Amino acid sequence: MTTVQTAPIAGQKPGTSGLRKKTPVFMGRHYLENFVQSIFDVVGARHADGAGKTFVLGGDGRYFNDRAAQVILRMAAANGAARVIVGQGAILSTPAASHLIRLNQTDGGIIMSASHNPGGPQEDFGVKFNMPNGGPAPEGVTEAMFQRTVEITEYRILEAHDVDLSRIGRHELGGMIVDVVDPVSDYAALMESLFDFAALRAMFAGGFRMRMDSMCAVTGPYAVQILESRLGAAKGTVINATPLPDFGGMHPDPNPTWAKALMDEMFGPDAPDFGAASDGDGDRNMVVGRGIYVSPSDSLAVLAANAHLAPGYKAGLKGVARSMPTSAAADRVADALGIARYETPTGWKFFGNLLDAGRATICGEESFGTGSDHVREKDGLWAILLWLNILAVRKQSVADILKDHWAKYGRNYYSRHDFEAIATDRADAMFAALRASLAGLPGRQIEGMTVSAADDFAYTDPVDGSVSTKQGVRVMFSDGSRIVYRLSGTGTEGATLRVYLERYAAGPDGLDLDAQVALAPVIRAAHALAGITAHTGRSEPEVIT
Ligand code: G16
Repeated sequence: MTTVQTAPIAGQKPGTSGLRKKTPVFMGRHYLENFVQSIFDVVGARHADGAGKTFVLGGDGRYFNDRAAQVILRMAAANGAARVIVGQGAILSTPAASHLIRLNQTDGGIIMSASHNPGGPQEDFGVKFNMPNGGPAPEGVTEAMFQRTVEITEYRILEAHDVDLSRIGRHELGGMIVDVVDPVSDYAALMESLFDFAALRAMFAGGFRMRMDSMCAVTGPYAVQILESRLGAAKGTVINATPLPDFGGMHPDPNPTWAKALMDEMFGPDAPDFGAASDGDGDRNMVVGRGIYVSPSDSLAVLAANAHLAPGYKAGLKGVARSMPTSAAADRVADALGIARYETPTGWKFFGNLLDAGRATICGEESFGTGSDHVREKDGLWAILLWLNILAVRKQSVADILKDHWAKYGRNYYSRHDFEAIATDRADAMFAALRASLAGLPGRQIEGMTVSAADDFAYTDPVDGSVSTKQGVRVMFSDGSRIVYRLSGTGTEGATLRVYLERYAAGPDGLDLDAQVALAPVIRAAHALAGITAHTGRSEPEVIT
């Protein structure tokens, strides 16, 4: 065991979901080690009685995943951990890691991922810690880790050969047990416990066609095992199914911009019945019907309204939670069901307390994340399987299910516009001006709408009372429209401005417009109120979802 002298490295502050940086930064001298030591310093590798703790370790397989895993294992051993459960090849999807943490009642886990960000020698890498409940560390814990990074003077590491992570079974590393497990089997069993696999098998046997784009990222082996092997979807249903260190050059972010090939197929002449994609680490999902895109906010609402059709949710939902920028479509479902609803800041970690306390069963975000209390992360394949289960029971197309939904609840037209890699000082200046203008906005007329309220979202956790401020600037209009401005907390280059746009149509008319057309006045108002072009030099977003 070696104790290595080190010094603080600036900028190791975890963002929305862990520490994400360019890979060369993470590969820099002491960078990974400083952060991992800070994790162990905060959470402890031993219990109070001195017994070593057990952790889960895995990642999305991106470039540096394998090397980082060996470093983390040697540091876990040197810090006194008793056992680490590792996915074979150091691979685990984020929801599968969350499940393993819970299933084995471990003391938490380290997940190596930069999620939907591209991977490769010049792209992104990330590390985050998940708590014993399987969920991302809350802000109080990540802040403590950050504080350790600014005062760190040494880290502990074992000098040892690599553990052969390709071989499933028990290994030993300096007295610590390393259990290498199949990344897929426990997760697949969990899915089988929640959904009616017999009904899904019958649907596929009856000719139902699906396309699943795993984007050369971690869900490939999971999707092939579950969809093709267990459910009988045609061989080749899953494309880009082999995880690659650079995701085959793809940007593994399942949205209409980056999963364009899937969109083209689903809107093409021989489109299958159902299309889906997932991201780098398998927690996000995009769902597309034949000729119709399902916005994540609508997906959450449809899943909440129909979840009882799947065996795992037949008792109904306790509550539904959504992040603040997510549309209010799910709120309408919760109100109709007479169950609780919650509005949290962006970041899956904010759902953890609600799920643990049994207040919410299903959660979701506009950023292509949906999940339930089966794990403490959002879960791409879970959402896709719940959609399939609903389709199998209702025997309708995705388009018809959406139309029925809007007819019943009205439609929350929704879109997000992203302006990427803006100079940080310009983005900060825009927000300073915007915040300063908030008090004067109520009553203002713009684009035929009247501002009814404007604020900077703050959240008080109803379970532990913790308060999170400055979580996004909201401008609400008297007709139910809304604009939200936020800076992304997951980017690694400059600032990414996210503008979230929403407008409600009660129906029965005007429910089938193109979202960008329906939102045009809200988009114009968003530009005018924040002076986006004047501040950032951009008039058009890079990504529209
Ligand atoms: C993470 C968080 C999500 C969040 C998303 C986008 O997802 O877990 O809760 O909605 O980032 O965050 P931001 O708008 O700050 O970029 P993932 O899939 O990247 O882990």
